[in-house]
Amino acid sequence: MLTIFSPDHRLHHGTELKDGVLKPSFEQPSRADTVCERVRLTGLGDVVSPRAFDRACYVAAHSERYVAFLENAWSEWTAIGRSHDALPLVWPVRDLANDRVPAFIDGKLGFFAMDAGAPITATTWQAVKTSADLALTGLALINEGQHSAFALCRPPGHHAAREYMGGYCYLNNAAIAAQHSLTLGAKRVAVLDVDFHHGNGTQNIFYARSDVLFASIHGDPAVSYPYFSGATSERGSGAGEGFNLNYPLAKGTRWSAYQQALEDACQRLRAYAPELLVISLGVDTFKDDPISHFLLESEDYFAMGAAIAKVGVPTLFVMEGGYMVDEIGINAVNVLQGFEGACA
Ligand code: OKP
Ligand code: ZN
Repeated sequence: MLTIFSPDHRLHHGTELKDGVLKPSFEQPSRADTVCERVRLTGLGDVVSPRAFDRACYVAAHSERYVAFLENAWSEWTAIGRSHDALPLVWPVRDLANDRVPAFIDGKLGFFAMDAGAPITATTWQAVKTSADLALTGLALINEGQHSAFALCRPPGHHAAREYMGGYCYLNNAAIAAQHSLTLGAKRVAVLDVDFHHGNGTQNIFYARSDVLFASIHGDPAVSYPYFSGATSERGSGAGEGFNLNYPLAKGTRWSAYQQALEDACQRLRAYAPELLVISLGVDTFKDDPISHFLLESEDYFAMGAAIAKVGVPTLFVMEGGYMVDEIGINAVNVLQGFEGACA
């Protein structure tokens, strides 16, 4: 399996609030470098560079005004003499919500964000754009005949919705690839999100549509970030009714319970008969992950990959979360090797 990687990811490293204190983010550059080292060590396949894609590919999954905000946020933030990471501090909750974009950057940051977990620095946009291009390059390789590809994206993307960033995510890399596949002519695409956290952004982008089946297995939102989405009752709307499948699982979930949800999801994905399967591959389901509370072991990830292979369609793996830096390379590549072993 080919891996698509770029050192551009190192252009993004920011801060986050932990226990009320601003500290370096868990989402740090060493994550992608660790995974890439593991890819090379195991001989998974060649590591290739991304191609460049048109901005229209991002706007197809997001909105014009949101992409423009991401492009311009840093210059608007620094124009008034600021030099630290740009972070929102006020949000349009419930009765304050309307569709007017504030003119001032502090208002824009809140309007286009779900939380203060997606800091913007001088070089964030370059890293974000390249991350989306990795996923689009993976799709191109599959369209050129590869059965699978691994887009080693960083920053991750699955919390990024049509019009907001959050949870370390800016552009939704998996959704951009899925949408581009449809733009190029596919009739049905499926996205399976195995990151510990609910893929609220991907759900948001495809919620009213039947041409993308979205399934997510994640920590119960009653006790897990992002708290406000991920319930079983969220099944899609309008034409998309029934094409959104959430599998919230309890704190302390081990492989046996996880596997049941995964088998059910994979059966439904297979019945949908998509032309492409996109996997939002987070390995923060690992027992020692510092911000999650499932209890998967490294060997379980081989079985996860094998279960995904049984869907039996071309598969694009897109890196999402995973914060136990010593193990994320092993766990992510175990999924890919388990997948390849079951395809052989
Ligand atoms: C991104 B991805 C934990 C706070 C959670 C945001 C988590 C974003 C996860 N103390 N902060 O889905 O892995
Ligand atoms: Zn996660």
